[in-house]
Amino acid sequence: MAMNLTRRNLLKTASLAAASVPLSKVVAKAETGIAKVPLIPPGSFKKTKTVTGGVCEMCFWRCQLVGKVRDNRLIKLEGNPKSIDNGLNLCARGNSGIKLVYDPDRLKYPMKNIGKRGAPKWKKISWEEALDTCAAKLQATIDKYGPKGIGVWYHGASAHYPTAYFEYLGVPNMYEPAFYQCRGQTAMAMMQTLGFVPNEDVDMANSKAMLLVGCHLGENIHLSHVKNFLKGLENGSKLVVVDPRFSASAAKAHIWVKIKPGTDTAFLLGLMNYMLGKGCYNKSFVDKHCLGLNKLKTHVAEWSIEKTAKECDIPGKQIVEVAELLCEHAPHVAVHPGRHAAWYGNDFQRVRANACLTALLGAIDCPGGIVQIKRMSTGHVHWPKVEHEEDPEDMALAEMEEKYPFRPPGTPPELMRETMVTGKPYPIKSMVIWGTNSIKTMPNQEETMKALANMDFIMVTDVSPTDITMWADILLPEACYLERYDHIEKGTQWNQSDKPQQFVAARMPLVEPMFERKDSVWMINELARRMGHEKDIPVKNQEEFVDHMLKEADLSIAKLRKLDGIYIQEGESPYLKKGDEPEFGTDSGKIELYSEAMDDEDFPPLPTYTRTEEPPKGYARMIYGRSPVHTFNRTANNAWLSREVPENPLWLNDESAKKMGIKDGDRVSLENQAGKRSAGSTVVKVTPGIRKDCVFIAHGFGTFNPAMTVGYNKGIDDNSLNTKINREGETGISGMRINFVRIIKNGKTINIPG
Ligand SMILES: Nc1nc2c(c(=O)[nH]1)N[C@H]1C(S)=C(S)[C@@H](COP(=O)(O)OP(=O)(O)OC[C@H]3O[C@@H](n4cnc5c(=O)[nH]c(N)nc54)[C@H](O)[C@@H]3O)O[C@H]1N2
Ligand SMILES: Nc1nc2c(c(=O)[nH]1)N[C@H]1C(S)=C(S)[C@@H](COP(=O)(O)OP(=O)(O)OC[C@H]3O[C@@H](n4cnc5c(=O)[nH]c(N)nc54)[C@H](O)[C@@H]3O)O[C@H]1N2
Ligand code: SF4
Ligand SMILES: [Mo]
Repeated sequence: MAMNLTRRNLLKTASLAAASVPLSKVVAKAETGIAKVPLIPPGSFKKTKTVTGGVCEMCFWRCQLVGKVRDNRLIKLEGNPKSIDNGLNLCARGNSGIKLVYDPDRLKYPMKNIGKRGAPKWKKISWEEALDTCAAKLQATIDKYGPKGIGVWYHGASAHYPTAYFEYLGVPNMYEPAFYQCRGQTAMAMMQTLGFVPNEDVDMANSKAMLLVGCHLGENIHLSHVKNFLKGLENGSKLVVVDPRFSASAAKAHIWVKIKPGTDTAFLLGLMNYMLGKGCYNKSFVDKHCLGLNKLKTHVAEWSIEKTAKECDIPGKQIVEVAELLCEHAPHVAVHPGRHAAWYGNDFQRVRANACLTALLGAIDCPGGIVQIKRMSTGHVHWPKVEHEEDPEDMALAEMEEKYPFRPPGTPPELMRETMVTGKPYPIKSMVIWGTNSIKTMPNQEETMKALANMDFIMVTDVSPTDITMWADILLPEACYLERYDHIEKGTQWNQSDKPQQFVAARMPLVEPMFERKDSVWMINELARRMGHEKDIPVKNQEEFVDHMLKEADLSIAKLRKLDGIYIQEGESPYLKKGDEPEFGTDSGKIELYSEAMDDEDFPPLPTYTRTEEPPKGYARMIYGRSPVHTFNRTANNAWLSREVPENPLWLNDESAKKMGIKDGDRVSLENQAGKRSAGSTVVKVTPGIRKDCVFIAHGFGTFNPAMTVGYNKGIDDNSLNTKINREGETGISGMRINFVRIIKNGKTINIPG
């Protein structure tokens, strides 16, 4: 397959197979003149040097890479040959990092907004002026309102040091989308049930069966994880994919469960009822390690095959088929815990059901199951601990947070946003936004804009002029991940050879930053100096920051440099050894099928299904997911990636399309249940591969900042249509898949037949 790939095809098919194709093979083709698009600047690799120590951040998976550098310019990225994680491979986005480094639209200088928030006019200013302004404004907020007058929205590796500084200042309002729009429920519900957070530590490669609920691996590309999945398929593992859409994973499935959106918890309860009724679950595991089996049995009894089939709108025999397949292969079943779970606002219970099913199969710490892996221990950089006076008023937001007892770390974003708008329980008047595009990633855009309009001051640090930057008063340009030292990456590999191995890598620059871009330690230290905290600065620069973390593992940047950026040592297999018992970090030390803690907090102690709202007549549910060659909106301006996938086609059921008079390739826009219209338009993909009650678009398109000249106004911004949210009681996380759309073609609104 690799032999016939041009780079164009590589990017296009960057879903499943291409994820494992080293670009070096493709380059060989390009050099023989078959590829039309030149991959590298004219010339040869003769005068290039290879710089090691890169760690990718085109997404958050952190593949290890090397750069080919000629005349101080990066001309190609490749997987680090030493990597035991991604190996020689990078995905389409990883390969295209070069186009981020040299994107002419990238932020180059500190800038001041002399126009309006949301409709900025930029004036280039010096770092002196930028930092003086930020320090004075943030200090003014602290003087007037205390540190609680500041809010921080952050994401990504470079935000670690800044958030540590704002914690030191006593800022209590911190929100990270990685929890609140992503995997918060997955982490918290798994913790509550199993006592550990499996993240994506699922041994698919050695499984005999796999179950993906949602989870669209192959479009969702985290490289070594996709390789792990592909290896499972190669080894003959039987795949079940539960998705209303014929996703890239569904295309590889033995059983595709074309489920009605929002009914997955019912499906999981139905599976458990069947397994418990037939007695085909893993009895010895459950007897030894689980609490509440009888209660679970009684609780799921109502989920007969007939009732489940009706609720989920799937054939009953498929439920039996899936249950028997899973039982047949237990415990070697990879029940994927999922990552993105902020779906409907009833998701905590779904993840609990997923964890209970995993437990019934005994698919934990064994080949094919979810596994508790040990990573090497490394250090943290802290600012000194400061005791802040506890004004009872300061605790008011914290008390509101208590309403969500199973919330992930940080402040629920909607609570913070409401506080920003109302000033209650206390005013939040300055915002620090670091590496997160909240306009695109926090649901209910209007509310976000309203909250931002109410601020005295907004400081944004980013690398590109993404939409959020339009709301900055002061905009700071950061050196990107290929131009700076940064956080470390570590992992364990037990799939690729008989001997498990552990590794530690640290992000090191491959080239110098251009223009006036700076790294986060420099920026924060300069800010801290101006705010009178010079004596407490914990590290002088980014190198010291990294060295400090590495020290605990007896490593340093100098040592890593000699090791081509990656230290590898013998690791431990995550599988239980004969005679060993698994450990669960719950209060009881057992897997809690029935959770006392949830009962104490007045939430259902057994996984419970709550129906989600149905689409109104004429509308279909808008579901969303990933484009394999883009990461959210952050790659929208990447010239290579946008040339391959410039917009996000709308998946529409073929029979519905026929009734609507819509053809494949027609250009349409969308209107949601509240009458909100998408600013942009896109093409329709007419397909039998999606149910009639929903339409699908990939997230991250429809950039509205004209400074992103490549991505501007391409496709539809899913988030602009997420005006309704369902805040989950357990966690405070917002469910977003409760928005419904109909289609606008040539200015005419067309109902979608259900
Ligand atoms: N290429 C690429 N890869 C990425 C990212 C990226 O930006 N680009 N981002 C990464 C990040 S941070 C995350 S969190 C992950 C997210 O990726 P996942 O964790 O896989 O996200 P999900 O929302 O579980 O999966 C989306 C799928 O759910 C289906 N779906 C929609 N509604 C329902 C439903 O009610 N039930 C079921 N069973 N399925 C439903 C959609 O059709 C779609 O196929 O991707 C990661 N990988
Ligand atoms: N509607 C909708 N909303 C969603 C999702 C969805 O599918 N649909 N997915 C959710 C999920 S799973 C997640 S994880 C979140 C992600 O939420 P975000 O983290 O907000 O998403 P990104 O697009 O990655 O935004 C990152 C921002 O950081 C900038 N950036 C990139 N590199 C750097 C850097 O080195 N330094 C700095 N300072 N900035 C940098 C980018 O240019 C961009 O502006 O979104 C969530 N929100
Ligand atoms: S999966 Fe792709 S984008 Fe993500 S870190 Fe790896 S190479 Fe980079
Ligand atoms: Mo995510």
